[in-house]
Amino acid sequence: MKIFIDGKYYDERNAKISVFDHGLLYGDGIFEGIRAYHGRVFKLKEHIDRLFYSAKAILLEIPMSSAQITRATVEVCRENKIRDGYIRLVVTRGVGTLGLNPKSCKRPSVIIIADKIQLYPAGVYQRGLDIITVPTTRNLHSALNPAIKSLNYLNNILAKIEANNGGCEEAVMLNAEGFVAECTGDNLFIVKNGALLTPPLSAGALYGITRRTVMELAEESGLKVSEPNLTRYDLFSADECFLTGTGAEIVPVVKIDGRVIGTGKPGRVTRRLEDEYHALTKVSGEPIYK
Ligand code: PXG
Repeated sequence: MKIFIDGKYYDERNAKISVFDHGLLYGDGIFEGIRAYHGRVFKLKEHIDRLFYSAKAILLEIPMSSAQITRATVEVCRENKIRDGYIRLVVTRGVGTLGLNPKSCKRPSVIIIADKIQLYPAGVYQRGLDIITVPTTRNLHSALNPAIKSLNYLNNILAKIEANNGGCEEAVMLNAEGFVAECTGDNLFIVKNGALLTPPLSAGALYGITRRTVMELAEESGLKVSEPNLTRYDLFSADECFLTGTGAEIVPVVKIDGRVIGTGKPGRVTRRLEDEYHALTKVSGEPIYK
């Protein structure tokens, strides 16, 4: 595997960054997770745009233009002969002194890894997932805004550990007001009376690119889509529930906090959206091999 660090390629064993990088010392940096399907990078522009918005929010100047990062991402896929895979783009604050002041970091580092990912076992996509609400709430907008895809994922990791402790693979995270925000690395949707509902971004969800894509697919096929605040009660009384994310794709949910959702099997609307999503990944994206 060839890994891109600041314009050069390294093999896996030699792809290293400094222990003085503030990305490691303080989680000071940002990232994106992108998928390639059938020799194309899916939703590349959307991911690069989000990376630059995250950078702006944390006052991080990415030392490459968005056109350069776009070209480099495609090139890393080509160098690694990727047709279907997963790309991790990371920008760290860079090497600095001990002490959290980012002023000591002279130059941010850009890292691009192209590999594979499987977030859930295949059986989960057939049977559906059993998830639970966890005690750790989603970060406040006024503290660390959940819209920033930062390297500081402890909020989500704590929630993941709590889900695992409760015997589940994924956690429903509520915000400080008790409304549903999202899961640890996925957005959440429910289907109720033939309409699609998902928490608003203001509830503490990431501006998910898969979320947006699924909303567009649903609207195109005539489903009503809305973004109201959702409570746990709304989840329990839903007809269907599913999660969306680049890594996870579309994952049916069949049980939440011990309550069976709908029929206890992945729902019809969920299945249709899954099919439409996979159909879209076959025909759209930035070609890796020209
Ligand atoms: N919420 C959070 C907190 C995320 O981190 C999503 C929602 C879904 O967003 P996208 O744009 O991907 O539809 C994410 C994305 C991983 C992993 O390694 C996590 C994500 C993406 C890919 C892999 O667990 N997070």
